[in-house]
Amino acid sequence: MLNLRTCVAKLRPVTASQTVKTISQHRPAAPRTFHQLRCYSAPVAAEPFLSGTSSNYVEEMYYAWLENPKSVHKSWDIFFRNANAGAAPGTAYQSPPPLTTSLSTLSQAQSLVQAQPNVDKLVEDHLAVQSLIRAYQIRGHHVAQLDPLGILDADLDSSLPADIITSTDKLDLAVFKERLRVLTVGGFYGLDESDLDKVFHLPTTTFIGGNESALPLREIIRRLEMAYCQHIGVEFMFINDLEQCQWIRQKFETPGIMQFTNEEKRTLLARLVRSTRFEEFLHRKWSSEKRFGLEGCEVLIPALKTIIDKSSEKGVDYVIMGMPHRGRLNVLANVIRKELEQIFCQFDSKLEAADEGSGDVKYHLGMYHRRINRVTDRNITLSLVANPSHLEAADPVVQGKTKAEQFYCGDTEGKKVMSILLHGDAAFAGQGIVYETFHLSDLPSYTTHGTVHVVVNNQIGFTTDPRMARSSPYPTDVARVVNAPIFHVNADDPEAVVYVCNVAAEWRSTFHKDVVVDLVCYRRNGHNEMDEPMFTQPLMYKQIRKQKPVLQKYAELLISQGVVNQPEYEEEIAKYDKICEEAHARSKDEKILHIKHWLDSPWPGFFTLDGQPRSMTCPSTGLNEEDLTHIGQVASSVPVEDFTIHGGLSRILKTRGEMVKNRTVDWALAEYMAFGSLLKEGIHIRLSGQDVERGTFSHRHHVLHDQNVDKRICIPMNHLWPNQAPYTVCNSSLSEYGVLGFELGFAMASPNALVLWEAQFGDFHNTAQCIIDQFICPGQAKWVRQNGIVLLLPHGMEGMGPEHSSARPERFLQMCNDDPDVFPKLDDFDVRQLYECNWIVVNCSTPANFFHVLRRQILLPFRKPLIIFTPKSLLRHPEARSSFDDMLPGTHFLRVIPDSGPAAQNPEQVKRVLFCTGKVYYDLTRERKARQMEADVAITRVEQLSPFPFDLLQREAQKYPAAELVWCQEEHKNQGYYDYVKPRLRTTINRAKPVWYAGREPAAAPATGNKKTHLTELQRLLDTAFNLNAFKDLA
Ligand SMILES: Cc1ncc(C[n+]2csc(CCOP(=O)(O)OP(=O)(O)O)c2C)c(N)n1
Ligand SMILES: [Mg+2]
Repeated sequence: MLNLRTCVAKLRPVTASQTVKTISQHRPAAPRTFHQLRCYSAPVAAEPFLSGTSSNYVEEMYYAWLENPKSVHKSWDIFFRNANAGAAPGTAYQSPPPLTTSLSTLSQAQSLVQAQPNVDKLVEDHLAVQSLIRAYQIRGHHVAQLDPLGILDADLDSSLPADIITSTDKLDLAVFKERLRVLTVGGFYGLDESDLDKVFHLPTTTFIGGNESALPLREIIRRLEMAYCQHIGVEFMFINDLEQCQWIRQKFETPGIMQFTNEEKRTLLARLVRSTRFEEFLHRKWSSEKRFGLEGCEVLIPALKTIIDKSSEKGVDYVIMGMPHRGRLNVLANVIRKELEQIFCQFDSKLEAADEGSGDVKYHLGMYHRRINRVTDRNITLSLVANPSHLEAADPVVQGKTKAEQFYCGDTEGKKVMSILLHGDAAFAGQGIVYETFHLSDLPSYTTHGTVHVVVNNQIGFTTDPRMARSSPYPTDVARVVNAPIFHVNADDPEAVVYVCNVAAEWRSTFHKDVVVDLVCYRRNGHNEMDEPMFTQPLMYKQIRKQKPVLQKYAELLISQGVVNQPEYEEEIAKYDKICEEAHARSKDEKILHIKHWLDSPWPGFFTLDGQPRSMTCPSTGLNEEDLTHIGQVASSVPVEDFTIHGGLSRILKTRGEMVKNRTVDWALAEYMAFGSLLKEGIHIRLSGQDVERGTFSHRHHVLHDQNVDKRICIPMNHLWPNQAPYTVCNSSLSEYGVLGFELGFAMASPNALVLWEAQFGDFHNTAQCIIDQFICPGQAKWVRQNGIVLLLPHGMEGMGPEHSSARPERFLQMCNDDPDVFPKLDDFDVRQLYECNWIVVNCSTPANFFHVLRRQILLPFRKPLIIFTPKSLLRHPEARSSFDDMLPGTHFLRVIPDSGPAAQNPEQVKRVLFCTGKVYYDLTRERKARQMEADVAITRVEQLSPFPFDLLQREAQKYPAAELVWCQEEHKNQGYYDYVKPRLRTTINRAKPVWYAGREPAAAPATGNKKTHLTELQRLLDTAFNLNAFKDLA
């Protein structure tokens, strides 16, 4: 390669201005005309026949020559030999030797070489043909006939590329002839009409020759048009990998490559019958129900089945899919093979729910099904991930789940487990999460080794015309950023669709990279079946009314080819209709809806057979001293030989070592202890987020970097125990929506993993709000699926300004499902209350409690999302340390930490109880001490905010009968915890007393940007907290 570059550099003698000007720079507005733009300048360079653009051609020649000097013309052979031997500029070229008999066959075909003794002309004409071939490869898809309706251009551009010759239906014969004349006779390529019958050598970058290495120009054009301008538009020339480009060229250019046996055609027809008749059946039975039918894109079913068949043939045995509303029922029925009666009964309004799910089964619930793939006779598991209405939100979730399934079955290359994502055209172009998900596709800890994306491109989004919905030519352009090939295909040509899907699946199994199939189709009805599309798309829908359904078209074709006959076709239809009718009859017996039958990720063995937790207890989350010490020692060492770490880090590890000797932990060590101990118990841990490996605040250092060897790293956590579970810690891309979705999906796959996502600062979680609102908060309620994901959200008013202070606790608390006005009737708050909540929200004030809550997350017999507001300054606060004593066997997570000082000794004397959470506790104790009010004011820490520890706080309140109750927080009054805590505290005391507030005033921004103001505000709130008269006048 180096050689090539040097050689080509040597061979590149002219300046840009001397190159052929490309027609695109002079592209006229439609209607397109063709100009003569060929304008080689006088040769000024050493090799007179070379120009800037010809160097591409020379590169090709050079490559071919390197591989086999005989594969290029003798003149090139001599030229490259001379150039490589260092011939002086201008001397490398020699006239070709006389033609030998080996070219005799070509000479009969009026060889250009023979016909043109003029070498300049020979090179120019070959360059022209080479450019023409490249033009088809790059821009052929703009000409391809992709729109089944024939009215819109799939690329939103009605003009045709000026540098390719086409005889598409759009052009009548006269236009075609004119176009040909303009492009040839003294036209763009400098070829003339007589050249059409001359034979040209084909470059190695095309496969149109099949077994032939030279073809007449006329045939070259015909074959290029067949490959690139029919019903398939291949977009791939942006891919910067020669092998991959060659692979694609070979798949689409090789003559006759798109062949189907009669058997394959019949299978395709049968699949189209199912797809089409399923929608028709639903329409007949429930004509006034919305179903977001697939009409206009019925090929989706054969398309998906083809991808699955081919992937199964290549060794895949688990396919995880994500999709939006369009055609979902059809996919459930005909791809995943959910029993039809289970689908039909969803239309029965009298169906009673047997379980807690509030999910709308038809369009949102997931599915998991294992069956035999009939084509390959291999077992295959198909899972469709439950999705919210939010379009594309399930994309990263599917990827995360896929990654997890691959991880747990040791499929490090994605050979067994894969994902397929379906998209709508408007959503694919419009939703940023698509881009975020693509950017995970090639990252080591996030790759699923290639996803097949299928776009149902019905050229409309609800009522919006694509010309108003995107600025890119195609809805799929976003995929170009990851070099994914994009196969646009006219969905009314089922064979083209199936061909493309086969190629897509093969691409995935060959290169393990993403690929996009863009099914250019139409939507026969409105957005749903009740919508009137003519309001907004009158012309399109006039055309749609006239459009023959694809099944009918294909059936007619196969009948005309004699592949099937009319009675056979009708029998196929009748057979499927009967299946539907019978299932419909059975569906009437279904009286109860079991949402748990619609789970996308069963956790075998974790629950009892009827889906209940195996117990309602949680063991002590404490750990024995030996393990604490061992983990602490590994955490403060470099467990591999000859590994040089940074001097600053050595000091950090030394300090850790000293803490371990003193039997204490800080935040980072507590986390280490929790992770390390769970790994010993076989629990896989995955910590992901921006800069988590070191930790945003440089406190964690889970990955050590050798200071002398690039990329040499050590993860001490993976050196803890002989048969420990693996620890994954991974810096993510700079995305919240995508990465949180991904981790949620990862956590979905198994209950025996602790999956944590850490925000860089807590406030950044809001760009992942959709994942929080649609999945994490209500996931179990909607879809009966538990999830134990942990969110670590750095939070705290540290005077760092409005942008980095608040993880917005108020938002999470507002979404908790515990009733503020009802004191729960529970015997056991420790576990039972957790079981009934939608998620757990905590703000720990000690490392030990952080340790316990992480361990509890796994030792609980069920899974709930856990939101932890994590500290910043407390990471290094000398008082924010815990003793091993608080972490030993028998200890556990403290939902509330009561005061243990003088106030607690004489509770009757206490005048005020300050309830607080998190870091403000340290400000309060310091202030209390300074004011010598330890006997007057008790400080109670609420560590678990939700579910609210009603029981413990009731006890606390009762302990101090004479005290005023004050909620104190450092956040502004309309933020933080106050609105959540106040009514609940009132409930705990049966509203016997007021609950006062000491904290910052309401504000629009989460914090001030001014350090001095910050400190003044802090002092003011502390003053209120300890001014025993502060609320006298308000009482
Ligand atoms: C994030 C989000 N925004 C808006 C909507 C409302 N919505 C539902 S379907 C739809 C149009 C989708 O168009 P397209 O992606 O092309 O899919 P199609 O319905 O055409 O299959 C819109 C805007 C939504 N569901 N999700
Ligand atoms: Mg659409």
